[in-house]
Amino acid sequence: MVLVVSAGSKESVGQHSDPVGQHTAPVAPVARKNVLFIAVDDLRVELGCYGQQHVRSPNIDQLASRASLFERAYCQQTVCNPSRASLLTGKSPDQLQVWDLPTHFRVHSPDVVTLPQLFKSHGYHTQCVGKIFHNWRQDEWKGDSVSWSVPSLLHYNSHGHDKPQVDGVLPANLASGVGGTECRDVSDEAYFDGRVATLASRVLRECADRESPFFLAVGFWKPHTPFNAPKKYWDLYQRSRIPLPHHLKPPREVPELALTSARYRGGEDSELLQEMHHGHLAAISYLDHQIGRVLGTLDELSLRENTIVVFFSDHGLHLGEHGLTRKTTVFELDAHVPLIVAVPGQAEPQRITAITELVDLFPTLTELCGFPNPDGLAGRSLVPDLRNSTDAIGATRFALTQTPRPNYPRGKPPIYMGYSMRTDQVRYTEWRKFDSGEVVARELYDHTSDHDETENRVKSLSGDQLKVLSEQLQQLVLSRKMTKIEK
Ligand SMILES: [Ca+2]
Repeated sequence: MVLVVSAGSKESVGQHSDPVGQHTAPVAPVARKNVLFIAVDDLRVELGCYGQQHVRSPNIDQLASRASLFERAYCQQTVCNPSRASLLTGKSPDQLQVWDLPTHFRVHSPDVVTLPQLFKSHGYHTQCVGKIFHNWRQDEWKGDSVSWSVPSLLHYNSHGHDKPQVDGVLPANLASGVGGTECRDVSDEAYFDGRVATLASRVLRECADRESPFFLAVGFWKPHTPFNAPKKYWDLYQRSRIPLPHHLKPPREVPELALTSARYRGGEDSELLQEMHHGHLAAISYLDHQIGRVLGTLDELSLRENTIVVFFSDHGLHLGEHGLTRKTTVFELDAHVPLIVAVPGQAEPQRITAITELVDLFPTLTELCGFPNPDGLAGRSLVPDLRNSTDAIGATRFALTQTPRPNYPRGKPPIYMGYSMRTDQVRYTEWRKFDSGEVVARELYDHTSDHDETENRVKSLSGDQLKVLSEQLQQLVLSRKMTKIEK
């Protein structure tokens, strides 16, 4: 292995930018652009526009064809609630003290300003259709009402409740039903996402009639399980031709803490694995079609010219790889996410290879719309990347993704925390006791030769190499803890 460890600079590791405009009077937005903020759930980087030619995602691909596609974007934590709380507040999970599903971000940060809330304070109409904030077991909150100008719609429910709604007799399920797979000849609107798209299109028309600009967040529930897309999306794929993973075992030399209990125990040719991937792809194509419907409405209303479109997933997923079937690891498959930003006036599409993070979305959108940032944001603006400026080229960047153990701590402090740093060439992870910070296990995956992360090579590092990586990670972790939430 040839491993190049770049020392980087402190400035690039600690990504806190200068506290521009903190607590200053709101400035008039430079341009009153609308924002269409599209969130999808559990979509790993598996789309046609990311090079996976087996995926039928023509609408997202078309969005990317006139936008900036971030090839190496990472989430802050690999499960819904902490990831979403983080990107929607611009804070890290450690700043928010949110690492599980039930804890609402306002428990520890009651006055934190969310991204849509900030837009609302600047005169925007802000509205939520579908899953944007966490969707379940936060009954006291049910989203975040102060973020929005009007009550949220279709935003709070359990994925398990996404049962087909049809008139008359329910068509048969042609899938096995294992793991929630469902293949029925029903309409798009039989399930949540079809109804989300219909409602979002209606809301867009209402927004077009308003004088104020809008921040419309549309949150789709797919391709999160259950894999229950209507039959016509299953029919887009020939099961025998769907590529399946070949590394179905945990990485060599992996510490047990890196894994989860959601194990896949079948073989490479099992029918379950084939059906799982088929259902997952059908869910992606179903999702893609709904996004196409919303973007079609945007075009129909001639709003594309003054609307920023953001598309991202909250985290990734395993489907047999590493012997795992879900999320809450800090492997690349869970940490790496699709991210596309379309800014009006962009002449040519571009693919941005710099390492970026979902927490960067907050300062990016405030800069694009001319708002000062709240205190203590964890991310950095991606506007230099969008403008392809020299500031963005050649900068050393790191992404920090974390996950606790137990992986669903349910309101209790984690016992361990896995902090994982993605550099240009490697993924370096430390598993630390949460109370003392003592490192109990380490991992290193060399992405120059092992993109699938099949072997933990941390033991191959020299003492000096390990020291550099460990110090970089420590700077990054501390930089995400040191800022205070405004009270
Ligand atoms: Ca999710």
